[in-house]
Amino acid sequence: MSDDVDVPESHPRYASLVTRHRIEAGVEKGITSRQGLIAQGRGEAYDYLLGETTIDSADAAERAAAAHLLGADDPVVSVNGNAAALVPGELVDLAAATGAALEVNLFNRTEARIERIAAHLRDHGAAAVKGLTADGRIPGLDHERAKVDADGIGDADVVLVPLEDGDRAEALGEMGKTELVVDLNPMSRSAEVAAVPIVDNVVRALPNITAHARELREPDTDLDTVVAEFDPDDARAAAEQQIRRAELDD
Ligand code: PTJ
Repeated sequence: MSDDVDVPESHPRYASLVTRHRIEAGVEKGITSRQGLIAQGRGEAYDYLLGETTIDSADAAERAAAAHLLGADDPVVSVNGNAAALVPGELVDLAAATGAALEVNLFNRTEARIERIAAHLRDHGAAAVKGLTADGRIPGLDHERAKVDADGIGDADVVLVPLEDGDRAEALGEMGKTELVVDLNPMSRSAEVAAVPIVDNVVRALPNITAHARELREPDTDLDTVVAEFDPDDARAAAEQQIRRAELDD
């Protein structure tokens, strides 16, 4: 997917325009749902108020997420149509750095879109992509959204879900899985149910989780301490405070 946009890099909204372009291109390729465009718009509004930067509490959440993934027995990174369009290479890098599996799991599920996303991830270097078998179910959700791979999200102890819808986030939590959620809205249900709510744009969050994972892979790192020191309520409160304090000056 190309990042060719008709704006100079010096444009103050360059990063945001490139991100929009990737989502648009994702829709054109049949990877991202049209609802994904709306979700991106909602996320952008929060990002604008956050200052389009990784705030300290988000960085701490990204470090805790890396520690959870490294310490897990069966970690899985869930991939939807927005994440696949925005950060395909970064998803592959994160999986490689943490030993997590990649699984396509869609809110608006169609077999064709699952297959296109899996192919897109393979084009970006993924050796294996789960989500096509769909022989497991998330209890308490309606049929299509509940489909998972039994040996993927079905068996996972830790699941990273970028841009999740609240219902499914809640249902995964009820299955006893440790959920790591990337969501720019600190007040969303997904962020509220997550063990680690990462209030950051997925385009910044993913590479930063990978960078932390590479650092935490060093021998003698106490992953349990990194996990224990993180407080999800404090992280959400810090993000909400930052958003409420935002000055709208451009
Ligand atoms: O590809 P599918 O079918 O699985 O559908 C994916 C979407 C995202 C369309 C679906 O899960 C959905 O409708 O999600 P929601 O309920 O709109 O929630 C998306 C959340 O992600 C919202 O709280 C947004 O603020 C947030 N968000 C949007 N863009 C980003 C983001 N968070 C982080 N980074 C972003 N770039």
